[in-house]
Amino acid sequence: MAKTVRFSVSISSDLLERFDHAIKERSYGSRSKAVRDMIVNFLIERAWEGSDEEVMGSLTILYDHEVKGLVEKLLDIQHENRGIIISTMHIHVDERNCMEILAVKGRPKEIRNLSDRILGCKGVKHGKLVMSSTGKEVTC
Ligand code: NI
Repeated sequence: MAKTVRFSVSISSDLLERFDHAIKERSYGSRSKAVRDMIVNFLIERAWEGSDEEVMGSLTILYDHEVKGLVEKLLDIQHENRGIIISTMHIHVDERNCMEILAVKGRPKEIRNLSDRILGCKGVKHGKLVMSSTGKEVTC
């Protein structure tokens, strides 16, 4: 486990006051944990933007399964990308709507392409890619 270090930050008192208020609303117990999480988010975002390192994430989609050809198209895309889709969960929301959560692992570019292809399908009403990490580069 990596050694914990202390460092100081110089910011305006107004900004710090707003930050403290915001982290209190989010139930953070300390500034350190809030700042640490912001740093991790920044590093993960960076990994997704400009690197080839393996990342993980999840793609949640909501779609109307009665749109002609949509279910077949989504299945084709998922089968083509079976190398990066490591698990899926399907929820039958009501008579027409389905929610799917795809856990993904691979290179950022491949995952973004998969996400774009799925979100671009007619009948996909909403979707969001959550970009996370394999955890190898992230310490507590
Ligand atoms: Ni369904």
